[in-house]
Amino acid sequence: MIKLIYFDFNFWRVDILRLCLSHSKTPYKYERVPRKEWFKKKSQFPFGQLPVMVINGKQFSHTHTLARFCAIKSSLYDNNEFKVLIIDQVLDWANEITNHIAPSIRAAMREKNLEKSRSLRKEFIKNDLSVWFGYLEDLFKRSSKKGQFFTDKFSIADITVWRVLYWFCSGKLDMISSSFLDDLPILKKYYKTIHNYSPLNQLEEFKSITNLN
Ligand SMILES: N[C@@H](CCC(=O)N[C@@H](CS)C(=O)NCC(=O)O)C(=O)O
Repeated sequence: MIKLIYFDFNFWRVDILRLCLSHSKTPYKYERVPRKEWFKKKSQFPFGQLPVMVINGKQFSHTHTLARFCAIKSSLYDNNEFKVLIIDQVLDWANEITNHIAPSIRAAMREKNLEKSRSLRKEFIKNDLSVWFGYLEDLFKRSSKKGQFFTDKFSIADITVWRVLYWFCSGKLDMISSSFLDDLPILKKYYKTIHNYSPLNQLEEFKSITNLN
């Protein structure tokens, strides 16, 4: 049995794994580590970070590695090496944009320095927000023939982009409103398509992430 370990809040890094396994009805356990216990537990994990996946008592780390494993298990990767190149770029894009916004989140959450956080967020919005979502839209235009999915077959790439866009459009990120997507109409339409895609939005995990249950 696969066990996924993450913190006691929803985040794309673990949610894409859960959605993937659930899509193929692969059973898994989900352990949530309370944020306040983290510094006691951090050293128990191979890279001192979450998510972690445990199989047969062995721990594995890093989102892209775990996503690839769960997607292969769930037939949400691809056998075509060029399609795999597209899927991998999407996973790396998700890591990149997360790394770009992370300092502004860290300043608020860990350092409790709201002024620093706002200034870093302004920098992110000025330098990265449209640029990095623009890169993603361009990749979609280059990759998707029919304009429905990134590789024209529903995959972990679509789950990942939906989850990251859901985060950025949630209104929970200070100073970022979902209207930033208005400048990227193709990506906006794609996001709506995936949000309404019933093999995804009927999953219990999707409902819990979007507070539908
Ligand atoms: N390289 C890791 C990065 C994971 C990561 O940054 N995890 C964060 C939470 S989203 C974490 O564990 N932070 C706690 C810490 O670094 O002490 C991956 O790809 O999964």
